[in-house]
Amino acid sequence: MINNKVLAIILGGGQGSRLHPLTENRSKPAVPIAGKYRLVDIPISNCINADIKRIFVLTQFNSASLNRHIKDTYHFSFFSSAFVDVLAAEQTPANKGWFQGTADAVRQSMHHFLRYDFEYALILSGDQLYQMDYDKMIEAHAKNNAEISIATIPVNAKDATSFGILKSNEESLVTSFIEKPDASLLPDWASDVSDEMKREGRHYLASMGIYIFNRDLLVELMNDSSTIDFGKEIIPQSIEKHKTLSYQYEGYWTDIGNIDSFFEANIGLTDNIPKFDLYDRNKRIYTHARMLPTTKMAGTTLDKAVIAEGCIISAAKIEQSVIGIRSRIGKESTVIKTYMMGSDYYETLKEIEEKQIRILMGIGERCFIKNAILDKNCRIGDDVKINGGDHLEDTETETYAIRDGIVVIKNGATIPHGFVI
Ligand code: ADQ
Ligand code: ADP
Repeated sequence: MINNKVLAIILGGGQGSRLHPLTENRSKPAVPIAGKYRLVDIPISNCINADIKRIFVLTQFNSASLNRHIKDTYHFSFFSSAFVDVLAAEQTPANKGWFQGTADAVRQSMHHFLRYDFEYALILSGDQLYQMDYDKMIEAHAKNNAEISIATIPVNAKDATSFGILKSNEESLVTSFIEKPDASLLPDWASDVSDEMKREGRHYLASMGIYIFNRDLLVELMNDSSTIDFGKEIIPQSIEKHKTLSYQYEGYWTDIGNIDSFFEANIGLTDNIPKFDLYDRNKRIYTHARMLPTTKMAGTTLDKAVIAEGCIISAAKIEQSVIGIRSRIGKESTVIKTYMMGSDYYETLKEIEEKQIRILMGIGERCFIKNAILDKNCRIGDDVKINGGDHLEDTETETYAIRDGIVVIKNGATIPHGFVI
């Protein structure tokens, strides 16, 4: 079984704060998505579905929620060699503490990886939504005797400038690569793609940031400490020296590295036929099994709503929204195009009384919430109006931020009764 020879390394996020403020108090892999999962569940589930069960998650800082989530979720049999381990950037005499870039993150953690017996390192991004069968990519890598493989996907000109773009020959070997090319350079980078891709205007082969490296080559490349990133240095410098295969993928794949794409990916789950299929038994997405009660609703009109377990909802209307675990929404409230992440726990009546809690966790009564992300455990008072949209300028306060017209209420924030955004 070839997948026994694979070690998976998930790049959990750099210093870049494109998902801020969702990453204010937690590391990126721990950001909640789709009502009950966390970002890291996507690449981990893809690995498990491909029978790759030795997985490291590299993260810039250790967060309690990430460690708890991994510990509570990924239990393997006592007799199995499977594991999911979080490696946070460590301060040692030899380095200053932060991972400088993706290659540097792998370099600094090499000593952990080398304790394991593996032939192939599968390097994955932590902020993408897709269900890919890594099996086929690994098989293609081995069959072609490649030293490096890069998963690639055809993209249009608008997207091409934010990815690594490559060209390959008739044997699918990569012949040239450019990281995030300027739009003016694109005409030279078009590839001969399938008719279907042509019809969609997807002429450029983009790197998905998913790589396979042969173990010995990875060790050799990591010895050169001048390289910081895979996209900027390792890949462009390697393609001439090492046999690099382009493994083309044409399924659904989206990068969710910023607030806008994160929001759209979540809201996309409310489509009649979502591009990301959470209902496929063979491509299951795993997460913490919480044993929550069922959701209870009264008097609510629902249209395109995705609602997780354990919610208590009395809203008037919920439309095109994802409502996360343990959410509470009060009477006569309207929620439109919103991703509410839910809560980590329920407040008991005793707690509410003892602590004299005036604004409960969740959304109060008579609220109107549109184009928003409500992070976990936030408290929205009664008669609050949040009307996100392009008319709003980017801004940030103690309790919320506005990014691309999307209002993001911060983790645990309290929005007073009657507040208007
Ligand atoms: P980007 O996504 O821009 O391009 P990068 O910011 O390096 O590349 O992130 C890749 C992944 O690594 C992300 O999941 C990110 O969170 C994580 N990451 C970044 N820095 C890290 C660090 N210091 N420690 C741990 N994890 C870190 C890359 C490639 C492009 C390719 C796109 C596809 O460089 O060629 O097209 O991915 O999305
Ligand atoms: P998830 O349900 O998102 O997987 P957990 O079950 O790990 O997350 O989340 C529960 C978290 O909430 C735990 O860290 C728990 O300690 C915390 N928690 C539970 N009750 C309270 C409370 N009354 N006040 C604050 N934190 C609480």
